[in-house]
Formats: sequence, C-alpha cells, structure tokens
Amino acid sequence: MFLHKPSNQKPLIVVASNDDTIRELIAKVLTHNGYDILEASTSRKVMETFKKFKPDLLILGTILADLDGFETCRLLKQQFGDNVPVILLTMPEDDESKEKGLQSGCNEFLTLPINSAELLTRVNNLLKISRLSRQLSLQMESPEKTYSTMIEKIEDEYEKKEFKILIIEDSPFNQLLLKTYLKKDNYNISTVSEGGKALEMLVTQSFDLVLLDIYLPDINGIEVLKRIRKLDKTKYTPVILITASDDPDTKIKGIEAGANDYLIKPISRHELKARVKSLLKSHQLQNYLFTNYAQVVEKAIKDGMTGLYNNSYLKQFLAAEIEYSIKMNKPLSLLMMDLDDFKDYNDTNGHPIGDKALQEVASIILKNIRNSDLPARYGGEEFAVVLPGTSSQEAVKVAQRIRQEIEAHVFEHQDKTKRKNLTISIGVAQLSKEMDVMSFLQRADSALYQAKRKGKNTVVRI
Ligand code: GH3
Ligand code: MG
Ligand code: MG
Ligand code: MG
Repeated sequence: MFLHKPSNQKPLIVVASNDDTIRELIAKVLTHNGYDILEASTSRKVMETFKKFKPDLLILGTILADLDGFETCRLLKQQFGDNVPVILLTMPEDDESKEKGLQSGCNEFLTLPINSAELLTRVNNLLKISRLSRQLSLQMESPEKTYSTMIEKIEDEYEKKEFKILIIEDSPFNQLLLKTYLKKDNYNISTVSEGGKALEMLVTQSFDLVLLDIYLPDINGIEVLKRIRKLDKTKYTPVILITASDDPDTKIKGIEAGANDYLIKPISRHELKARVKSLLKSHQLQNYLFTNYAQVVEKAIKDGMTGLYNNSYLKQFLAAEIEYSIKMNKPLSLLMMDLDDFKDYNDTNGHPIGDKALQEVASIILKNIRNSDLPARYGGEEFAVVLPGTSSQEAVKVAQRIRQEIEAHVFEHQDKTKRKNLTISIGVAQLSKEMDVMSFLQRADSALYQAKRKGKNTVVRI
C-alpha cells in the first residue's frame, strides 16, 4: 500500500488490456468522473507503471500482448504486495476465468460489455478501501509503523471474525444457492423471504452485510433498501442488490437508493464471493476508522489518569460557556479545588497510591455534579468544575458536598486517628460581565487561595 500520496490528489488507475476499444471506453468513463488514467497493453508496461507511479488500482483484461492477465496479477501482487486492488474484466458466464482470477489474487470482477454505472461502483468500492487505509494512517502518530501493525490487526480480525450476513430473497432456490456459495467462507448466514420481516430482523439483530433481492412478495427491494438507509442501526451496513440482468435502470436506481454494489442473475459464485469480501473489508476498515477517530479525540481532550477533561479542553469549554452565558444572560460558576497536604500523602504512601487517590477524588467529583457540568483535572492534584446555568450560591452547595465526601472517604493507608485525613480546599467564583477565561480562572483561584489560608478543608466563595 502506498501511504504518502496527498489525499487531494486524483486517484490514478491503470487500465490494461490488449483490446484498444475496451481500454479507451474505460479510460473515457473514468477520466470523465475525475480519475487519472494510464493505459497499458502489455504486462511489462503494467509493472513499469506500478514501479514508477504507484497507482491506486488496476483494471485488467484476461489477455495482454505479452503475458495473460492472470500471470500479470500474480506478478504484481508478488512485487507490490497484496494491497494493490485489481479488477478483472471477464465475460458474464466465464466461470473459468473468474476462478483463475481469484487464484491469481484479483479482488473483483467487471463483466463485459462495460456498463459505466457498474464500472464506477466497482472502482469506487475498491478505492474506498485504500482511501480509508490512508486516512487511518494519517490519523496515527507515526504513520508507517502503526499503519502496518494496524493493517495486520485488521487482516487478523477479518480472518477470525464470523461475519453475519442476511439474505433477503423469496426464491427458495436462490436462497439455497447463495447460502451454498458462501458456506465455505465461514459466514454466519440468516435467510428471510419478506421485506417486512427482514427489516424487523435488521432492527433486532446485528448484521455485517445484507444481500437483497429486488423482487420480493411484500415490499419492493428498493423500498427495503431506502428504509435500511434510514434506520440508525443499519445506515452504513453494506447492501448488495440482486438484480435481473436485463434491467440496467434498476441498477442505477439501486445505487441511488444506497446500495453498495449489485449482483446480476444468474449469480456467479466467484463474483458473489469477491463482492462480499471486499465490502466486508471496507466496512470493517470504516468502523475501525470511526473507533480510532473517537479514541484520538478522547485522548486529546481527556486526562488519561482520571478520565476527567484536561486543562486545555477546560479552557476551550470555558471560553464557549462564557460567551453563551453572557449572550443569554445566564449565570456561570466555576470551582477550583486543590487537595490539602497531598505532598505528605504522596511522600508517605508513594506515587502509585497517590495516583489511586487522585482517581478516587475524580470519581467523587463526578458523582456530585450534573451531566451538564464539566469536570476537569486542572493540574497535578488540582481539579476544576464548570457549572453552566448555576449561581455561585448553588455552586457552593455542590462544592460542600464534594468537600464533605472527600473528608469522609477512607483513602488507602490512611491513618484517620492521626488526623491525617485527605481533604480538599475549594474556591468558588461566578462569572461577571467583564471577565474572560483567564480572569475567571484567576478569580476562582484566589478564592481557593483564601480557603487554604483559612486552614484548608473548606469552601470559599468570592
Ligand atoms: P497544599 O495543601 O498547600 O496544597 O499542599 P500540597 O502538599 O497538596 O501542595 P504541593 O503543591 O506542595 O504538592 C502537590 C503534590 O501533589 C506534589 C506531588 O507530590 C503531588 N502530585 C501532583 N501530581 C501528582 C500525580 O499525578 N500523582 C501523584 N501521585 N502525585 C501528584
Ligand atoms: Mg425475488
Ligand atoms: Mg497544588
Ligand atoms: Mg495541594
């Protein structure tokens, strides 16, 4: 996989065939849709092009002027790795070529004569896999290293996972056929013959992919698809439509309604397997990207030790809340807290136990505030809470609850008899009109300072 191509660059696709007409037709459709194209009529040219330009995808005919397509695919995968996606051009009923194609490492098929909607669907689906991989690698801190471990992890998960597939098809013969074709790949397959029942199953169970027949006894397949796309749970679930071959309009309607791809009857086993596999993979990659993104965001705004928000997020949040409170003329309060004599506790019990105490303090804080309040670790043993829509009188009550609970809590190794209780001092301030983030924080901080001066374990409001 080629990593460092800027994401705004047009995808580069190599079209290889010894048939000039086919090459030109594909090139024309793809150029028109914003792709860069390189043409090749020999295997040798394909290899050269890959070495020089690192293209994103290869569309490959079965016959080239020197070697055949299968040999070319095998060589390509050998030299450039398994991640270069290859679409093989085949005749509709040519199962032998499809079989050979899969064995040489081709990822997908495109049936001749070329239909442009089908060409674009297939190209987009395969490019999506490389685009998602690239996005993921950009998200990672050290792209190359993490990227390869990540791909390994995804491949590994893909091999191990038992994907759940729902077949929505009314013909018992076709149900059986699809099930039989997919059986060897260790999928967990459910079948249903009505659209209504299928939608019910999709809501109550979780499926990784749906095979959907267009003609169903109750609801039309396209309608089922539209509803699948409207449900939160299935919005992104890959759907492959099954259509009759004499029906080019339906294919386009299906793609518009949100199908990821389609299969044409009579269904080819190899096409079915290839399509299911590539869609499952890209979907898995997409899920991974989402989760990883959420983790990256979480890491950026939260304190790893306590799970509370970090100092910089607190300031961002505060800036937004100050603006909103002033505009809406609503009160805004802030608590600044600092554990008393924490250095002693730490020195007596050691750092790890100190850390544990900080985590316990964090959960006491969390327990005593509302969902709309924002708790943060301000620094070492200092915490802050932003309380939107709250006056300082109300905020003092919250502060007292926290202070009392910490005073009562028995932290590890604490010798309560020696009056060595872990306690907290809290300063409370309310926003007034002339304040910004810094002066608001300073205000709460000087309240905290007064609490310390008054002898600690106390709440002061200014
Ligand atoms: P005061 O009542 O005046 O606030 O006294 P203090 O001892 O709490 O204050 P000081 O600022 O002197 O010491 C804070 C101590 O907090 C220093 C350090 O040992 C401890 N500390 C700060 N961050 C961490 C942390 O992440 N983990 C642990 N275990 N201890 C920390
Ligand atoms: Mg049917
Ligand atoms: Mg301190
Ligand atoms: Mg302290």
